[in-house]
Amino acid sequence: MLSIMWILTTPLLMAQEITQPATPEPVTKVHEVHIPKGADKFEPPVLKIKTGETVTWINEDDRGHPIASIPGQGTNDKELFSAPIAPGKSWSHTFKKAGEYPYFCYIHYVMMGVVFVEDAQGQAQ
Ligand SMILES: [Cu+2]
Repeated sequence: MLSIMWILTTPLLMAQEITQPATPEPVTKVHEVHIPKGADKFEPPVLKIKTGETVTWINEDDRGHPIASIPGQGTNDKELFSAPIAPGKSWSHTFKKAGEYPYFCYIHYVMMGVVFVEDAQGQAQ
């Protein structure tokens, strides 16, 4: 008797799953910061994101540029540190804690930017 019930109800349950509206998977939001060719800058230089989101720095220049937190500044000056990002390559970092994260290129000091990370709490689901 039990096995008959199982046979009868299983296809129904499966059909129900299929017809239910698909709930979107939580996707990690990625923000892009570009390093334009020959410009010695980050674009955009100021970025506002939420906790848990990722920033990807994309090097479109023909020289390598590393990303590093500015010593003694911001919420955590150890937050960011990369090797030089080669031309055409990128580097990503996910920010878990709210705060201010100023950064620079430690080869070309004029290149500076900041990421403001806002707490995702209270955000509408
Ligand atoms: Cu640089």
